[in-house]
Amino acid sequence: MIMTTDKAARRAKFESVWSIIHDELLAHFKACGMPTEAQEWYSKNLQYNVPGGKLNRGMSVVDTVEILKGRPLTDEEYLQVAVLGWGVELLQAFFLVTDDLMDSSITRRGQPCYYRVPEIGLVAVNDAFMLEGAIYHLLKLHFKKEPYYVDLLELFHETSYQTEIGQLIDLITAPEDVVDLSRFSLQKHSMIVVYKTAFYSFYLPVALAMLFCRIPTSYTLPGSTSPVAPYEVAKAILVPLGEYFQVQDDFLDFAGLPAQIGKVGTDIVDNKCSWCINTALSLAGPEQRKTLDENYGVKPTQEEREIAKKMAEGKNGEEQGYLGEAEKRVKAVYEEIGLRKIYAEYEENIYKELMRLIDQIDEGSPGQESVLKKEVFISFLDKIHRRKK
Ligand code: GPP
Ligand code: MG
Ligand code: MG
Ligand code: MG
Repeated sequence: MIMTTDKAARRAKFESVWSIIHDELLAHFKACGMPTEAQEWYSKNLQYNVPGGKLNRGMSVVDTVEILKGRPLTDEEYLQVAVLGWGVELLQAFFLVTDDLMDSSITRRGQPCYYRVPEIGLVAVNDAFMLEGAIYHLLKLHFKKEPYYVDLLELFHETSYQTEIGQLIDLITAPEDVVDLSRFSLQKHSMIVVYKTAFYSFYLPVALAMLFCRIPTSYTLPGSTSPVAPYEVAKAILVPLGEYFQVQDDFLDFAGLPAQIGKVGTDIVDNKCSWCINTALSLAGPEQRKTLDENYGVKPTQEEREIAKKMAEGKNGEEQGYLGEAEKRVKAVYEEIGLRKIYAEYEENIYKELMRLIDQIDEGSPGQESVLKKEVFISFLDKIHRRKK
């Protein structure tokens, strides 16, 4: 039950709040007496990095509040909820700008990664901090008087910390100079992706919506004696959902077309502990294992790198993107092993498993307010199932 049914209209409405937020941030910046040049820089930082994505995370806050309340939002409510949604998008922008530096990525959302814009370079690090700072400025502006203000702050802080922990284990499991595939496992992969992706992409938007709807940390449904801890129930579903999402991200890094996913995959070259390599390792024969050992994490030659960058900027959107020889050999093993088919089976199985988990939620009596609803999770699952970008 999504109140404003037309997807494009919902997106346009959510985007219209971005211009309000952008102007609020700039107005504050101006009021601090910042020079015109800095105002223009900050505006470019915001516009380049925040609004151009799929907006799934941000819009999910709005969708979830609508589902929990079971009615359309008033204009005043919509603005507040959309600020929370854009808070998640700002957090995501902060992560992506720095993740692209750490992963030496080339493109993002169909444009050069922000740090690769000639006049930006390492200023991208400070610009990323400012994207994060903007979240707390906006929360203060729109929520300071609310009784759950501190809960919002804690949730953003805690989720950021979890994501940074995840990014740490992602990075140190993928050292640039030592490629040792025996260090990888699907178990390690699961821990990395839960921390680096699931908490901020899935739990955060729903928990924000639940706080906005004043859902308490514990309640007992009429006719029952056992209390429900709704934030824990939500986490128990959203964490595996987020894990599924990152498996998709890993698979698309290998199989997605840059024109579709808006970025060029870097996991093989970057020696990442991805779902693809872990699955390939579990099925590889001795020859295939040798090929993986010799070619995974091998940096392209300088010449290959130059061609890759030129091609990423060209208009050859239909193509897979230019691959170095080592990367090509790894991808050939993935194809031999039948990774595409294994992934399709994984998607169908995890879908069924998540639906089974969702079905166990007790929604209380029809129309009962301030309790969890299955639809919150189904709408998330439907948004990502079989995604191609
Ligand atoms: C996705 O990893 C995880 C993040 C973007 C979180 C980064 C966290 C920081 C604290 C910076 P990824 O590298 O697979 O994403 P993508 O494929 O989009 O580059
Ligand atoms: Mg990355
Ligand atoms: Mg990364
Ligand atoms: Mg990725």
